[in-house]
Amino acid sequence: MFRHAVVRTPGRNFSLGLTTANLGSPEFGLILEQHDAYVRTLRSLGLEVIVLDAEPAYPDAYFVEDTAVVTPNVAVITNPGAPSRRGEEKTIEPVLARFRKTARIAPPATVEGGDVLMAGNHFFIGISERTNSEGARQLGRVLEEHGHTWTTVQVGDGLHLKSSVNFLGRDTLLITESLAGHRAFRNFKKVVLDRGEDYAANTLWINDSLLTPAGFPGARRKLSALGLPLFELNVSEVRKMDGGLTCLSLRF
Ligand code: CIR
Repeated sequence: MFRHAVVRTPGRNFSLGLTTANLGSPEFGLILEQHDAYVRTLRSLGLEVIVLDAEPAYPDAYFVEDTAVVTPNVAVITNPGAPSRRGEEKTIEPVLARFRKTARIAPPATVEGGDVLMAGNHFFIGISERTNSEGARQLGRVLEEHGHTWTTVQVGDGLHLKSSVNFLGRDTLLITESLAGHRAFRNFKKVVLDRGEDYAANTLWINDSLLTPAGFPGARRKLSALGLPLFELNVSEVRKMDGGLTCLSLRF
């Protein structure tokens, strides 16, 4: 059960953030509306949402998910792999310290939270351009010390591991076709996305409700069949900046 979420309002300069998306230039007014709808949805699910102010020095800082890995037992403050994002974690640490004992990832290790998938007590750590093997080792050590298990997965397509796979509760994952056969996920039931709908893999499971990006009819059909409350949110402007629904919050 998640009780809290931390989010950060996108800053006026958010379009200066990193992106490979090629989906056109994002609009500030629209991302604020989309962010607001996201916060309202989280609140409607019973979460207390802490909304932090924009950080002008860090245009990607509203992707708070990347700055920490929060478990029921510990909050691990990351060292983001993208040089332009290093330092975003500094203002997150005191917020999380109110709720959890904290630990840190130390250079040369890098970890971004988008690469870390919590599936019950087990954590999948993606090795990507943002999260290196030393980062996975440091994070894994802290997770073990706090009673969790972990394994690594090489990230092929997409920015982060959670661009391609997310947990839907119990023993089920939502996963892209290209990752579905991976050994790491063999013990899970899988909802496999249709080709062309990979972006919908970034669906957020919260307190047995699902938040999914609007515009993916195949994903909507497959998720509806699970019988959980399903909220479709328009995140077009977030997508233009290579982000998605999970990236916009830390949940715990
Ligand atoms: C970046 O490239 O770092 C940001 N523009 C997007 C980060 C998305 N975060 C996530 O998937 N957890």
